[in-house]
Amino acid sequence: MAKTQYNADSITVLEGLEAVRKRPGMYIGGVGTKGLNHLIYEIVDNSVDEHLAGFCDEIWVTLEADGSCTVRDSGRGIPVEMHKKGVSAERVVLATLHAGGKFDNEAYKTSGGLHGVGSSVVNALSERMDVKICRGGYIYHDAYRRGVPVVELENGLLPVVGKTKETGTQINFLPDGEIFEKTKFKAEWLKSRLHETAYLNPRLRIHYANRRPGEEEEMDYHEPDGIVAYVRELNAGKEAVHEPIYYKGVSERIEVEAAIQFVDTFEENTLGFCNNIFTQEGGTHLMGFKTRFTQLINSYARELGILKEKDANFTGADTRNGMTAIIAVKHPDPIFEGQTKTKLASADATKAVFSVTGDELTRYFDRNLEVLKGIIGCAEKSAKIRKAEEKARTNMLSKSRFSFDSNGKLANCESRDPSMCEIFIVEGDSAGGSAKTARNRKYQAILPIRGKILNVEKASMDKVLANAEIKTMINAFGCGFSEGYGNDFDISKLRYNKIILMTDADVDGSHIDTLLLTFLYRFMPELIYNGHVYIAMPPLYKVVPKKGEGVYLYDDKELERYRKTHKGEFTLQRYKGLGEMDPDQLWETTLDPERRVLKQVEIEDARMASEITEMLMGNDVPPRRKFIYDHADEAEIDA
Ligand code: 0RA
Repeated sequence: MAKTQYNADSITVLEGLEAVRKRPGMYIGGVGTKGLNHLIYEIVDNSVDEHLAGFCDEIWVTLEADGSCTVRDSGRGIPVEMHKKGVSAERVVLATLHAGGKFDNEAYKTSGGLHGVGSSVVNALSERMDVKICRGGYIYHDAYRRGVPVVELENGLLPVVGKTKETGTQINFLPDGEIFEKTKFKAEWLKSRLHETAYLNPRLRIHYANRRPGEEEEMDYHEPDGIVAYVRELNAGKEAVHEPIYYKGVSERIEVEAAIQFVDTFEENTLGFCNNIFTQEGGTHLMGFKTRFTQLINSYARELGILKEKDANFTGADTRNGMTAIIAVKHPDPIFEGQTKTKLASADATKAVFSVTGDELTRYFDRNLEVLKGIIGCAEKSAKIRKAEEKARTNMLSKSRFSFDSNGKLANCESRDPSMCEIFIVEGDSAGGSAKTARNRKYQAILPIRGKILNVEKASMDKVLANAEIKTMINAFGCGFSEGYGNDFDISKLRYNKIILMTDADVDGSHIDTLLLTFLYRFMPELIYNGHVYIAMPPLYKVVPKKGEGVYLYDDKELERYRKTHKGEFTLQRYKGLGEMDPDQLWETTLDPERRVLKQVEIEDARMASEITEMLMGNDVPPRRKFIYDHADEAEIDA
């Protein structure tokens, strides 16, 4: 009786998923590690939707030893019944575009699901996918290869492979190596994302396991205190000004939830979420929150006589100096815009957050005067520093306008076409000298820097701007910078398409890379987000066999491989630093676009990056070493 169905519907099914394979970037953002990890998030988001609909309280996410990923949930199970298209509904959910998890169901109205992209996209981009569904007393099975079903249906329905009292869905998938540059999921990003999901869904339990050889680990994420615990975690190790403030309310059919805690730093860390989606580019919800918060602080400061009649109001940034806040809204029908579709655009969210924040914070501050005074204290401190820095800034900018390269070290390139130009930031004067000789002066600029640049995580703004190396970099890049109180950054003015850090392959070199990346991340984060920042990978060894040509080897693994595959004698030279290479060698190995190896610096988003910067720049050296080491072999290769 069993018979594979090749009817009109299954043809449109295949056509739908072909579109995903042709333009994967349109559906998951890209085919790098970020896009790869998104595959997991897509499936997990569907399970979280089941949680939001009230049917699922546990999710298991496992990185399997074979490189695949398994996501299991205790939800209702993907429907398996006959769909009006004449096949099991499961096939419609997993093998057609735009049907994933949504089903025009009212129950799904406030659930997110990243940009509405679903499990079928993951299916299309997976070499294989295996599905088990527990529902209505039975266990059903289905399987796909690159989105194409490989299990024969029985009268259009999935085969039953067992009985069970439980309900839920289990999806195992292996990303397709034909689509992705690399197929190794980044465990750290996944863990951070799962932890975040747990904070935003306090009644959900997420079990994470890594079974990849050498990385074995298990972790449970359950955060009954929700976003209050999230704020505490973001502020861990810092001096808190008060206990977290929490409020919640509904306005305009939008649910608003917020947690706020000030700490003794000069940074603001306000994270927005809409329907569990992190809104990296901010949006209307944050606008409503910030506007109302600034109004409240100014009017309380006047009421309390802290601001006198002649005093100007605090600026918005003043009132958020030291603030860590999470603003999470649930919107029945959100609109997202922006470059990465992570900016909430729905105008009613501004009104809703404005109104709930006004009501709830007034109630809170009226009862907690000490907290209010502490927060106004932060604003006063900020206003003072702002005024001092405005002065320092004017001085610095007016001086630097006349000194493009304040210490005369930049060897600029001839071309003025930024899309062709590259700038190498080179450690040490001797390597810098070789690089200047070796380069293609048409489009390669060289900027040697001495020793270690200032640690910007620790230094104050005016010290940072007084540093010669940093000044030279800001001037050379040409796009200004943004920090705290001002934003002069304009990426359209960037003079070089590639900014390439070139340091020795040792601990000092890694430290300098880290310092430079911290500087770029703090002052010009868009350069990193837009993929302009690279790290050069000079070779570690050169081997010259008795007969035949010499070759450069870039790490110990390559050396091991060379030893295994080459019999006979050879001489081995180990490079301790860039300074040991002559200009020709430097060109061949590190500068020549045809032969060099670059890794592109990739940061998932600001939340992770802040943690990483703090960890790297903190005082405990061991974890920092570990980070640099862990990430050394996950480089994006551009050869
Ligand atoms: C469509 C409709 C329903 C549930 C789901 C999809 C669903 C999808 C996934 C993906 C992973 N886990 C999932 N769990 C459920 C509603 C089902 C119903 O009305 O019974």
